[in-house]
Amino acid sequence: MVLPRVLTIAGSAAQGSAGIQADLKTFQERDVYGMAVVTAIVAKNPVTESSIFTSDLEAVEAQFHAANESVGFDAVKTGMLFTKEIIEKTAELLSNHTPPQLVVDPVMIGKMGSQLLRDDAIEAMKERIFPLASLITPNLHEAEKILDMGNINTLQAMKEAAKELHEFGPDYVLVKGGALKDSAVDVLYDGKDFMELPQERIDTIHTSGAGCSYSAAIAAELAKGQTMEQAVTLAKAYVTYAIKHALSFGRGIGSTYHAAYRKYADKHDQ
Ligand code: PXL
Repeated sequence: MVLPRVLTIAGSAAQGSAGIQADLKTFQERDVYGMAVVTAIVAKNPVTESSIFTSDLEAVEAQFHAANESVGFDAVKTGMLFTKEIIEKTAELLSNHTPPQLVVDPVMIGKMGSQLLRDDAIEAMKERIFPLASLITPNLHEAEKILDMGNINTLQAMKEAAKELHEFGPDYVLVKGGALKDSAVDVLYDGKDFMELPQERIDTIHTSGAGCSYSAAIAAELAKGQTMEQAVTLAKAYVTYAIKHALSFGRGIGSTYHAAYRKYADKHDQ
């Protein structure tokens, strides 16, 4: 038997909702073979500052070669890359072993407030990683930081931002409107046309891992050979179910529920 193969290059989130943990749960739910290169280990609990332990560059490189040489990949996703050095190493590896599809989630700040990308790493992300990407998936805050632009808070502003982000060289840009006031519409841009993915706001604070799971689901669908439009549409439904059925553990921000789409989506949605 063969399964589409997907590698995530991202951080470990010990609480299980985000990062590598969210990616692997999502890959399993979407029935692709998941692999992981750990770039950093994040230990965050509801009351303390997060502790972050960074992987050595040698460890990043060795894990990448282990996954690539043992299995190979049909798609790669990047999440938390944290430092300029890890970004440069990741760019080098992905340039020398170009994946058929590369989804870049420009993770900057976790839902619980951890800084997951150093300020001096943003330029490297723009210059070294974005040009390699099939898709980049910034949320509104990330788009504002990347473009050094204030107040992306309307659909029109999201479209303008998508155009500017496209100039960094990815094939597609997905600007995610989850932080809008009265909608959670996303915008996909291919350099010519826009596709809007409308969604009503879901009233919950338990959204840790939503962005990770969304981009992981997109990578999974791309690995199966779906078009970008199909992959993003399916992944949006997947993550919407995961947010609608979010898990609370009674201690601050809970987790998106990775199995919700499988359990609750009508079969004909799939
Ligand atoms: O949700 C963003 C995110 C990504 N990656 C890691 C994280 C988080 C949020 O906590 O810990 C490793």
